[in-house]
Amino acid sequence: MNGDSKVSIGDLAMVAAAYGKTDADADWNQYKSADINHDKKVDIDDLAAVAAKILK
Ligand SMILES: [Ca+2]
Repeated sequence: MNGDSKVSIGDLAMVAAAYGKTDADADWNQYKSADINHDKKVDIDDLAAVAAKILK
């Protein structure tokens, strides 16, 4: 996530910015922290996971 230990709207923005990236992308290293469920791609599941944490 973005460094602070809390899940924030900034984290949601980070995942949104990385949306669609996979480990096949050359710049995956800078986006992989947005892969919340570690399935090597950033998709709706990751967005939903972050959104769920924000709403807690
Ligand atoms: Ca993922």
